[in-house]
Amino acid sequence: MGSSWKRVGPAAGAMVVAMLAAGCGSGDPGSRVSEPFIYEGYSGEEWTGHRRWAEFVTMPDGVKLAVDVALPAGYTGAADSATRFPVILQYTPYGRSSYNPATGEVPIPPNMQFFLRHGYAYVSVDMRGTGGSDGWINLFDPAVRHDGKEAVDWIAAQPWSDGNVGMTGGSYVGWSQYAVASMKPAALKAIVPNVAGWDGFIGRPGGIFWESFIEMWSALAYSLNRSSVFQPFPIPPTPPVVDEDGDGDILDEIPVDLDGDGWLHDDYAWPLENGPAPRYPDSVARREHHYLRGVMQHAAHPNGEPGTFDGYRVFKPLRFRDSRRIGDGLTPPDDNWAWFPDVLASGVAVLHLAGWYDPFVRSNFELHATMAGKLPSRIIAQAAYHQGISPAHARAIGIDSADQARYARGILVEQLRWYDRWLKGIDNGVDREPPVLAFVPHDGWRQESSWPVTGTAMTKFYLDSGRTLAASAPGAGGADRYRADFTHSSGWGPPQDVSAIVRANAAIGRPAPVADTYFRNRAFMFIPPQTPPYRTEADAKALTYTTAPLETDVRILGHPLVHLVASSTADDGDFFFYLEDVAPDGQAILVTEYQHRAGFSRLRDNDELIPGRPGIDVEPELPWHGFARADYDPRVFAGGKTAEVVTALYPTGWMFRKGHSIRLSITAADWPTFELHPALSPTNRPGDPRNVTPTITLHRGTGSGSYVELPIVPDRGDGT
Ligand SMILES: [Ca+2]
Ligand SMILES: [Ca+2]
Ligand SMILES: [Ca+2]
Repeated sequence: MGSSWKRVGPAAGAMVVAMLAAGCGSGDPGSRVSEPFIYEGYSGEEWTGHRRWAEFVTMPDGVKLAVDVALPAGYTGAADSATRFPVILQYTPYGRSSYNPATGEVPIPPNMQFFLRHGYAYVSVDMRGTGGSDGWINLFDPAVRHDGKEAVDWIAAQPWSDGNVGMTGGSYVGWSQYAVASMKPAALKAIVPNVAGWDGFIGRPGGIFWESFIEMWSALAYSLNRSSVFQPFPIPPTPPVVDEDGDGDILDEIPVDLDGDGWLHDDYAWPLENGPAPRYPDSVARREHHYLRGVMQHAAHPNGEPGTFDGYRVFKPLRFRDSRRIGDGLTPPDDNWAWFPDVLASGVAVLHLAGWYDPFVRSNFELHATMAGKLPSRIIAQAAYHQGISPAHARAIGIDSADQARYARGILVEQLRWYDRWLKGIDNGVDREPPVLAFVPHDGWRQESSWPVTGTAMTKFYLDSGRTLAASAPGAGGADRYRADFTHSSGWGPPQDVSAIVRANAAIGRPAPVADTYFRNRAFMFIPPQTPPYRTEADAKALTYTTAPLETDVRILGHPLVHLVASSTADDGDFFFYLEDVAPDGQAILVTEYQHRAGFSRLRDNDELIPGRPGIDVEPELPWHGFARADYDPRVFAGGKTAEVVTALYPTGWMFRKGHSIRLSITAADWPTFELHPALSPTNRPGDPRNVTPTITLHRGTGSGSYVELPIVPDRGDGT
């Protein structure tokens, strides 16, 4: 049984305030509170400032990594001031820090200021081949694991370190935490990966090329990798490490961009001795050219293969999970799941932070569920995209601005409780709490002891006649026909300006994006969509099945499953599934979604995710399709064949309120987010008259019909 936990709300907060006001100050152990989002009496903000510097740390092969160190300063506590601190490490390809080109300031992120005030040192390291570091790397290069271990070992040996290291960061910087953990550095005690991608087959979720995201992210990564001052997104460049002319100004160590195009690697020769002397904005000569040497090394592949930090170029040709990558010959599974047994053996305590609207949320839950019981593992799922959620979307799912601020603070508190437990050894009980903390829109936060949630009833809703979704098995079979509409897009809100991406692509030498207008959605990971994900208009291009208005509230928490029985006039095709909540006024809002290429219908044991099947049970038991070349049938529908497509939607939490309806919406394209099926639209253009536009038949009925299964969970009865 999962234990119940009251919604974090004004009542709980007020209780703590009242208790403290009554004189139970932080000095009284009886006043201590440690529960989700509330943490009093264990760990105070006793430092008011910090001391900071940058330096190089040399790897065994001579490559220098750029490192920023910030130590707590301005101690205000009662005890003797510490001189050695537990350390939180960020290990990143996106810039260990960034400067404001207008002011020259290099700010410390607010969350790290919070941890500095709590007595944690902060170290941020540029991965080799990025930022202010030397060297060269591939995308998701296993080699970064070795440098990461070196960095942790180096930290543990510093006089300002107490020998306990944790890690922080999101996305790639979350991935890097698992990567370093797999090397089992002795000092690494806890990691907190946020919205971390894990599945190495990142370019083709569901087997379909993720065109717009890979294109945009690639432009960003490529620019950052070359420390370009021209960025497709507003991420300023990484500052140099060494003030070579000693004038106190670090930014004048960046050479002049001679042709003014924002890139440096095109202005100078490599090795530098082969070209003209680098010029600097202050006209002072330098001898070492630290920053420029780094940039030139990032851009120069040691094997003569240019640009493998260009994700589009790397991932687009990777059609199958066992395809070899260009340049380095890696296969996607070599990147991640292959190290998973080493992560398990590391003993590191993992706090996974997930977002219901983030593309990596399935991986986050797979990692947690597979680690649970083998490592200290905890997961928190918020209603968030890759980078938060807009106030308008939050409001539409029952989160007001006060809630939003409280939850943001709460997530920070949860990280503090984790670091305090595992880096400072404070027995705050977080390791004994139910390990799943999940927000269910319209209902509230839930604390659960397991994933899948104890008491889940996987409940079938059948595709029935009249475009209805029925809780009871249909009496008669039938079929519905749907002519694919390649113009369907899952994006919403105001158009997104992609001119900077067009310019970045041009600089890289790639063709322009396939679409001249983008809209934001889950795949647009740089900024969350400004508006709620209403699908009312998009559903006009879809085949939809909708329940009657619900007679009671229905709570789901888990992985919805789709079982589609279909045939098609084309040999293969793609399906896009959207689970929606339809309000009494007809407005449909997206709950969750996923996509699947029918040719990958054959199901595989998910334990095969880990190469060599080392006997680890990958959980939860979700449909998985292998995605290797041998798993693909390009003629899955040929000759009138019927195929059963079974796939899990992104996991989610949601409460469908009484009077609302549940809808499954199905389309055959989501352009330009996903590439159109190359056998149906070789040009990936919806309007190309040469496209093959299939008519799809969906089969209904009790025995061999289509249905969706929802993970319905009980009302915890705590009044939320
Ligand atoms: Ca200088
Ligand atoms: Ca240039
Ligand atoms: Ca399994």
